[in-house]
Amino acid sequence: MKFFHLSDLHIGKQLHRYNLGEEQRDIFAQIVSLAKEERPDAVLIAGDIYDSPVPSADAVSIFDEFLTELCAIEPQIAVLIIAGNHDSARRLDFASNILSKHKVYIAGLPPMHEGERILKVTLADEYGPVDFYLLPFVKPGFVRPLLGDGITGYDAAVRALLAREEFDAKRRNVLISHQFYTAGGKEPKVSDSEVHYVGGIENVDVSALEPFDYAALGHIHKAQQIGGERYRYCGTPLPYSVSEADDAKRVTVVELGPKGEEPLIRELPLHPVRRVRKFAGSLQEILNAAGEEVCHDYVSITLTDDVEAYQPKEQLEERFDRILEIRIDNARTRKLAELSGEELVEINPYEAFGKFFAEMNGREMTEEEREMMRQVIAQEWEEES
Ligand SMILES: [Mn+2]
Repeated sequence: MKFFHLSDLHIGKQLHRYNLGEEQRDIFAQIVSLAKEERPDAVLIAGDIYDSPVPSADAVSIFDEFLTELCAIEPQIAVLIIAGNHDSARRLDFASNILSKHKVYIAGLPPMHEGERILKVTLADEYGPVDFYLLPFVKPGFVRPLLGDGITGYDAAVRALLAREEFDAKRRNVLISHQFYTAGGKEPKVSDSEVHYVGGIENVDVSALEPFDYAALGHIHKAQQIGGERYRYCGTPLPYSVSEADDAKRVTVVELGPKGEEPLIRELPLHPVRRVRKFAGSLQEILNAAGEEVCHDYVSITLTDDVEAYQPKEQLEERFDRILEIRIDNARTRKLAELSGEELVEINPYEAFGKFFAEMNGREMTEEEREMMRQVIAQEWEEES
């Protein structure tokens, strides 16, 4: 069983003020050609199809074209899609019953009522059936009507939903999921383009993934495994922030052999029309570096001249088509930041409350008190978002 693992397409996303429609159309065309060469049995899309719950007409067209091209490949490739935290679950679910007749399977909402189960799609190869479980983004609040008020965290919510399923341990099982997975407290490497909370409030430990031969994960924008080779984030198909300038974006290809064998994982490189690049140096150095191979890319520029240059923006704009930002980092700006105390210290609510508690009570919190605080903050946060 061979499948492509994709996630976090974020169709409709803007990079600073630039519309990425052209880049997105191009990258999907590359994925379609790779599918024609590789002939996977399925393409898995692990959430965040769109960047916004109300995608623009152009964004919807881009996804429509991508699906249409994928589905036109013969023999037909199954497409398995879940909603991420950026998607509107109900909008994504539109026409999903009809689409399933064309081997496009969409799970917008997780099970919310008695009698509902995680959407399961079974495909088969020479080694027998493979059960794919399509678990869309879960918030504890979504599943409380089904699972009860005792479900306070993301970890508990995901585990309780998985516990309702009956996995056949003799068959190969694959999960598609869009959550913030951590491995024994170890967090995945994140970028600036994800929306996530600090302090591990939304994390689900990878031990929940134990029943699966492969977990196709979405939500984190850098490709990486978490807690084992077979639990993977595939990352975004395009760089969506300056922090991803050096990330090689790729399609993750997974081949499942017989039950019990480790999956074979390969990564096929993608080549965006325009890269995201970072330059740091004096204005003259950067102008000298603005050759034909970089001047059409998206660039983040940090000027380090101690004597600030005359109209640097105008000079840079003459050489570069797409400037994302121009920063100045020299003795003067560093001094200014120091004086105004502008250095931002980010502190998560757990640490903040922990410090406050210790100051007021003259002692650290007990484990039990910590747990109570966790629950209160988790609930608050969920109601807010
Ligand atoms: Mn995302």
